Amino acid sequence: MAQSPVLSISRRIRSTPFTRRVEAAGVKGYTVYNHMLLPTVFDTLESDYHHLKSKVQVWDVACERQIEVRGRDALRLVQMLTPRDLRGMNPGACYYVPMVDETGGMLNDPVLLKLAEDRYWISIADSDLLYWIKGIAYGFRLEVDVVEPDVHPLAVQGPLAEDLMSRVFGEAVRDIKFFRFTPMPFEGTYLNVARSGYSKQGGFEIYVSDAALGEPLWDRLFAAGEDLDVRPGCPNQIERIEGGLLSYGNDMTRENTPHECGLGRFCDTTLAIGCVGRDALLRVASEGPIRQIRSVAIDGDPVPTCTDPWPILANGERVGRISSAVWSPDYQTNVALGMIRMTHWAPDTRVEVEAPDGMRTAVVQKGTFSQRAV
Ligand code: THG
Repeated sequence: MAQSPVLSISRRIRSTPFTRRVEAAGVKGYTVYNHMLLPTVFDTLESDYHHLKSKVQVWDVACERQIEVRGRDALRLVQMLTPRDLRGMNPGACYYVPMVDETGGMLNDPVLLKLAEDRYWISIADSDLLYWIKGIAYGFRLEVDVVEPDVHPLAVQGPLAEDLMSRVFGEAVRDIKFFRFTPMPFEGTYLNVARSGYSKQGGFEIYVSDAALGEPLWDRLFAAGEDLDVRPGCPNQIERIEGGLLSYGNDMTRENTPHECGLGRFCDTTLAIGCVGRDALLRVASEGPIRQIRSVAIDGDPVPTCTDPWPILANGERVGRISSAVWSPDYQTNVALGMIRMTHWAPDTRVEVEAPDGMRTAVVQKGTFSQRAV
């Protein structure tokens, strides 16, 4: 095989406040997410994976950019973006919120943080949501400011995350509940710390609201966690597929509704008055989707990387597509996510997958891999 081409980094591909530390730690691969560097591997995908599932890692996820919506019409604007009912949301809460266009198509799947009655952060996945939000704010003459603030998330993930975080922020971090955040003191200021993150191993996300604090915070975490074997890490492709965590742009696009993505539990479409996709989604919510994302086990040797989706076939007919796939050391099979037609989405359905290196047999799973024993 030819050597992989390199990614030329320029000003359009933004570095983060942690990039110097990430590079000093020997990062081996990057992707680009929200026009910003996102590490993909430090040691090997598999050793990063085993370490994440047993210890604690610090992740540069500054590419989870924040869109701040602030002003008298903040709630009105944010509710226009999502079919999740935001009326019961309190300051200090994080909500996972599908965001949709007027056809009910997915535009992003961010985490929404409510900072105050008139102030929200939308912690976005990889799409240029800022322009859609600014367009709506301008078009409806809303009394809001919509900006990308100087905020850079750093995640601490893994079973020992709570032990490490308590050494830097104090025992009070142990009281932070899942999908809640609270300001925690650091170097004479306060940083919002949430119990959340893009893994199923537990952990926190620190919203570093001053780029100058990035390196001091990184260094404090590594100094405090030496005996815990803390390592730099990043969202891990194996672990996130096992856990069924979706990747916008890979597993779903504007062509999909939240219901097709299995995000119907985050929609209260009848209650979400004002959501621009409400009428379109009321129809699909009442009838139900005719295809949906499922976990799939693909037989055979480790699969190559899934770039263009792979057809899923049954009796020679196309019944879906695989969007993410990788070999799982713990489950000793290829774990995958794919969109499958309702005729073939039942657990234990046997299908075929047209991988680039040939046809393989595969089995539709019940729930995610991480919900079953290894
Ligand atoms: N954290 C923050 N911002 C983010 C991500 C994150 N922005 C980009 C991307 N990740 C957005 N996508 C997701 C996908 C899944 C989850 C969070 C963000 C997630 N899901 C939980 C799960 O599926 O188990 C469910 C959450 C719930 O029950 O409410 O955490 O990771 N800041």
